Amino acid sequence: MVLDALGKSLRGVLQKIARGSTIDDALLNEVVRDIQRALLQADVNVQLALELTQRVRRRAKEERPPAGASPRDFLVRIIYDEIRSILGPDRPFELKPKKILLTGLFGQGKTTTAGKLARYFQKRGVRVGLVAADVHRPAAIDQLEQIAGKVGCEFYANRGESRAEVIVREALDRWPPHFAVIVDTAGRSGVDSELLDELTRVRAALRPDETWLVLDAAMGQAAGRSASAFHAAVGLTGVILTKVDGSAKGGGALSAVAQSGAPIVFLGTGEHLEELERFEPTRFVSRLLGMGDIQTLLERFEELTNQEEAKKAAENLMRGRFRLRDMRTQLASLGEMGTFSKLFGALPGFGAGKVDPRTLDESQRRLRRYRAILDSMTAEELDDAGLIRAERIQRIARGSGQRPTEVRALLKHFEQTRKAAHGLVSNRRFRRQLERQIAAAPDGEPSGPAP
Ligand SMILES: Nc1nc2c(ncn2[C@@H]2O[C@H](COP(=O)(O)OP(=O)(O)O)[C@@H](O)[C@H]2O)c(=O)[nH]1
Ligand SMILES: [Mg+2]
Repeated sequence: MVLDALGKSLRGVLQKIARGSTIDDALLNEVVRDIQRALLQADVNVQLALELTQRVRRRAKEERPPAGASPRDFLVRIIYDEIRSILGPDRPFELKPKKILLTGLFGQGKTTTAGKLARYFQKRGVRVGLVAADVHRPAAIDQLEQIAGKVGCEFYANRGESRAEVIVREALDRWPPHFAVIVDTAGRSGVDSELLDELTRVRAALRPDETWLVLDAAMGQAAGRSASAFHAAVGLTGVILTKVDGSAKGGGALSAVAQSGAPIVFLGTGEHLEELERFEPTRFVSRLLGMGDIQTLLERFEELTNQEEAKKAAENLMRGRFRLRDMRTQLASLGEMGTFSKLFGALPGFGAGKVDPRTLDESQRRLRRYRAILDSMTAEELDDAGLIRAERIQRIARGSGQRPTEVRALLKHFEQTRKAAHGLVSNRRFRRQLERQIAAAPDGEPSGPAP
């Protein structure tokens, strides 16, 4: 895993939070200090680290956790949020034939990365042509040709031609439009006018969809300055940070580049052609903090803060009018309250071991399948489950990408819940309890029985 040391320290902080009896000033101070130390050791800019921890401290003191979340969980969420926020927004990456121009200084990993990208696309069914436009060094052309052979993609070079833009034009003429075209250009030791002139000509010939800067993470914070300089000169659509595997300064490089305004799109994590991964801030921070499925956790938080529908569902349950529509609402909020706490239980330091991760995984998957199925139902079906017979089951299965048996399982589950609810509601004690909960829920967040 990249940024091992930083991840370890941050996970240590989360464990400290889990172990602490209450979230008081002393613990908060310690947490803030630990995070600062961890960030600085990973070469994150001092100012950035200070601002981040100040925000953590302020939010932990001023903001209140949403109903259903403990102060402890909330503090973890704040830390996650703030670390996440210094890495820039998530951007969807479209995997389609594109023209990609790679630029960067000497030795940063451009040629290797061109090969890695080629493999990445080809593995996902997009044919790739690699263009050797590093006209200044014959060895660089041979290097790319070798890599193209390993990847099994198309390759174009013209060793007699010294104008990179001409080579690019020739390559484009050769390959059909469903090819992704990746152009490896020459490096320099600095951003100079010769480099920029060549880039300008190559760009005019290629008209790239993406202009990506390849940067060595070992530069640490200096990577940010380099990214800004290139961004200002040529307008980048992305940055690829390489050698993140071997660098203790990766945190500095990542955060500094993110601040430059050019998004990080991929990370190079080794010398091999497979060692390239998409950079998605949310996923990255989740992994760094050791939160397997934080995405689900975040969705829970969003749902906890918006629960009008859940309240309605609980009221319907009470009146004995439980519909698939209510089940859907429950699954989206209430039904996962159990999962919500289990999720935290599964995080390292949060009583891990109590929940078998396989059970957790399975129930997560089932919930996801159920949600997909419910989302494929029509409005009238959601109101009246009795309509759903053989043909509709087939249609819903197809629409949700699930097997018909899964649709039937859901319907059975629904029927059981409805019956159980009916029985429960005639129980006076339960009814009073449910009424109290609905009345007490601040945002309409009841905590009635999960299906
Ligand atoms: N450990 C590691 N080494 C890398 C990575 N990317 C490139 N390299 C190595 O960095 C060196 C320079 O790479 P190269 O692609 O020739 O750089 P270029 O001059 O920018 O084209 C080579 O030895 C590569 O094997 C990476 O992600 N991790
Ligand atoms: Mg090269």
